[in-house]
Amino acid sequence: MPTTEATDRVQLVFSLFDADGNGYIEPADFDLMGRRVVAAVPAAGDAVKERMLGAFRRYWDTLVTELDANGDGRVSFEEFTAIVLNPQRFDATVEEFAQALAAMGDPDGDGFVTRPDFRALMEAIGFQRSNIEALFDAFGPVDGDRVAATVWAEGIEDYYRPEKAGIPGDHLTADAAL
Ligand SMILES: [Ca+2]
Ligand SMILES: [Ca+2]
Repeated sequence: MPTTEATDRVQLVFSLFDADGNGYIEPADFDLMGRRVVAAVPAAGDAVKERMLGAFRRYWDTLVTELDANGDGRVSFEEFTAIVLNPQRFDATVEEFAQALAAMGDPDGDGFVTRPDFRALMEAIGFQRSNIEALFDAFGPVDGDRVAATVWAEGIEDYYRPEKAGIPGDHLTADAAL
C-alpha cells in the first residue's frame, strides 16, 4: 500500500493534469501542459525543450500502454495511481521526465537551478506559489539561491515513490492557506 503522503502527491498531479476537471486525463491535457512548461523558461535550448516534450509524450504513452488500452484514450484517477505509484511500471518513465524537467531548469548548463526558473516551471505545471517556495527551501539552496539540478531530479523521482513520506515533495501537498 502506498503511504497517504504518496497518494496525496499523485492526486495533486492528477488534478493538475486534469485541467478541465472532468475526472479523466487525456492526450490534450498532456499537450497543453507540455507547451506551458516549455514556454516557462525561454532561455532553455531547443534540444532541452524537445527532450521535455518527448518526456511528456512518454509519460502519456506509458499510461496508455500499461493500461492495456481499451481504446477510450483517457485515464481515470484509479488507473493513473495504479501506474505511477508502481515503480516497476513507471520508474524508467519518471526518471527521464525528472531529468528533462531538471534540464529545463538549468538553461545555462552549470548544474544548478535558480529560484526564478524553478518557480516558473512549477507554476507552469500548476503548483501553488507558497508550496513551490517551501519545496525549493527544503532542497537546501546553496550560494546564489540555487539548487543542484541532480537534487531536484532525485526529488521528482522520490515524489512518485509509493513508500516515501516526509520528503521535500510533500511540501507541494501542504495546505496552501498557510
Ligand atoms: Ca480532463
Ligand atoms: Ca543553471
